[in-house]
Amino acid sequence: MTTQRLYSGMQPSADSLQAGNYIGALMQWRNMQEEYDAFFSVVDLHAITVPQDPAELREKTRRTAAQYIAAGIEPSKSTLYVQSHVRAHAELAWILSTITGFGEAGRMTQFKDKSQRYGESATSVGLFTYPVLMAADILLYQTNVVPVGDDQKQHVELTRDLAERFNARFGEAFVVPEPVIPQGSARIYDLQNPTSKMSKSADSHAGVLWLLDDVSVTAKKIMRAVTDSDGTVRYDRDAKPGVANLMTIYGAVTDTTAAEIEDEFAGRGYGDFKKAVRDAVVAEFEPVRTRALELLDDPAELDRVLAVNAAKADAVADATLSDVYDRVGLLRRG
Ligand code: ATP
Ligand code: LTN
Repeated sequence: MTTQRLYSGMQPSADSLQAGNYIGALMQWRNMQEEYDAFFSVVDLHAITVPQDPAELREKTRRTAAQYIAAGIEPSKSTLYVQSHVRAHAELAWILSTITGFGEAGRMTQFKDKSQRYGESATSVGLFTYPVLMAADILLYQTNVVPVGDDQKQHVELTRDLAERFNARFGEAFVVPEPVIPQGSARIYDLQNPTSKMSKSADSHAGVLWLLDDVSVTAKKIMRAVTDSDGTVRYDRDAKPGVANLMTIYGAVTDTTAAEIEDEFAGRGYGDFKKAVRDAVVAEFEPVRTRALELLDDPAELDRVLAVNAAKADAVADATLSDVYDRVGLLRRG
């Protein structure tokens, strides 16, 4: 059996990734790269669907790539590259946009949320077609599986629909991908507001754990995390969201279950528990942070690695795109 192909990506929308990106995505990617022929991109073309400062975008793109590598995505094993380095993404997105219904795109909940948040005048057509570009990312590589969080599942469903529609109309050009919510992956919530998801673009950073923050800052944020007055370390997402969230984080970085954590802290207070979470998170983040900063100290080498990987991605993407151009009936340049 040939190795299945996997594709995923993250937007370079902040200087540092946050704990949710690390636990919910990078840790899973790191494991999955052993089993799959994996492609991981830094999706800069997606990031510009909302305004970005050009110099900052370049820097965030490098920083995101460095954090992938520091977290254990190996650029010699997986194809780790920057989306805009492979021109086929934008080109296939155009073709796919011509078979996407206006209403179909308008039903995407991320678009509805974001356009509501920014207002109509600040909502770009790029934000509207964001999922079509995402479909192009996935379909160019004949992807079998796409590990994503819940919030992106709808986009992968759209990708499946577009692949099936194209294949029915023009012949079998695309593998129809499956979304997978990776096993053991967990949703991480804001430490100050444990009912909303931890996010790079949160209004306040007080409850966001940044991978590249100084460990003393991370330690303080954990010690100040919102809990409750019940005093027992017990997993109850509804009644005790703050404690449940800390348990999820602790469980992910120490590879333990909620039941094991409850046993470990039975009869002990939140102070003890938070110190343990702090120590475990700091131990997990510290080497990743150090490695990322080292990589960022040598941007020329990082750019070289990204270029090698972009060439690998280009070769696969070009083959798909050229087949698609033929199927659609675009005249070849003589
Ligand atoms: P933004 O605020 O810019 O939308 P984000 O921090 O919410 O960014 P994304 O770039 O949208 O993150 O997501 C990248 C990956 O990280 C996705 O696979 C997503 O599922 C995962 N992820 C993001 N936030 C969390 C979280 N709080 N818990 C678990 N996984 C998360
Ligand atoms: N939209 C995704 C990022 C993303 C992606 C992809 C994920 C862009 N292209 C292809 C998986 C496959 C997000 O915001 N997390």
